[in-house]
Amino acid sequence: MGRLAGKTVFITGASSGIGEASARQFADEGSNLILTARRLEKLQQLQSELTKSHPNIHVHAVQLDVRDKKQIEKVISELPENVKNVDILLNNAGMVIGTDPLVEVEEDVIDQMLATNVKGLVLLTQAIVPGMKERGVGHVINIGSVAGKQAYGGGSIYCATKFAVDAITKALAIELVETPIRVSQICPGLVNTEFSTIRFRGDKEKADSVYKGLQPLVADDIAELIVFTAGRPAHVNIADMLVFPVNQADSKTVYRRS
Ligand code: NDP
Ligand code: 8X3
Repeated sequence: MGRLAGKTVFITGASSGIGEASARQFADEGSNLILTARRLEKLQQLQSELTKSHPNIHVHAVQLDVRDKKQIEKVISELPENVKNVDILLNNAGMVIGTDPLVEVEEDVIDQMLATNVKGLVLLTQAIVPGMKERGVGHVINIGSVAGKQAYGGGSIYCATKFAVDAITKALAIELVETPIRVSQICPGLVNTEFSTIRFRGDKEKADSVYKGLQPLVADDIAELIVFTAGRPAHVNIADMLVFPVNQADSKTVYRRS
């Protein structure tokens, strides 16, 4: 049995991309799962599939908009007994809308990105870490981004949210340094998921052009690193991991074959 067997993992944004791939890979390790996102139907499909393929684990699927504090409190207080004690919180839910220059970004878009990527991550952490402290066990894994290390034009607010994730991750690690709770951040470059389709408001052609001429990362590549990070011995903490496709060097430097 590996180190993650029987551990309970709370995943935000488990309905697609990196969150969904992580759910599958944690299931392969024998971890119990709390799958959350706004699209309940997708979560229920995943729950049904994983329950069949992994009869040894508990899978709980519940609708959760991370922007809603009341909903978070309700979800946490109503967790079934068999997944009540969260060992690993994967703060993965996140999004970007548009590539507008800062002076043109709409207020609603600013609010949505800040509320999802920053406030949501903080609210989940506030809801779950106290229980981890009481039990003396836990791991918070935040999904940051290369956009949280280096800003780029057309990404001002998204970059600001991911710089915030970077700061929050570091501050939390300092605050928890006397505890057994680990705090980690994984910062991907280009990953081919629904992320770009949402950025371009459903325009699939524009979304696909982001990944043209290079082999991007896929959700499973990041899920592997998340599971690896969670699976280190209890005294080892991977604090920060920056990961690119081979033809990307930073936020702005990407080599594309024409
Ligand atoms: P996807 O769009 O495939 O997945 C995003 C997930 O977040 C979905 O499950 C979505 O579920 C969920 N989500 C969005 N808003 C909310 C909300 N308000 N409440 C709850 N869940 C929400 O993209 P990725 O898998 O790529 O993104 C996962 C993370 O990785 C994000 O934090 C993103 O910023 C980060 N990232 C992505 C990169 C990339 O190139 N793809 C690179 C670097 C970082 P639903 O819509 O059902 O609520
Ligand atoms: C996602 C990576 O470069 O699209 O965080 O901002 S990027």
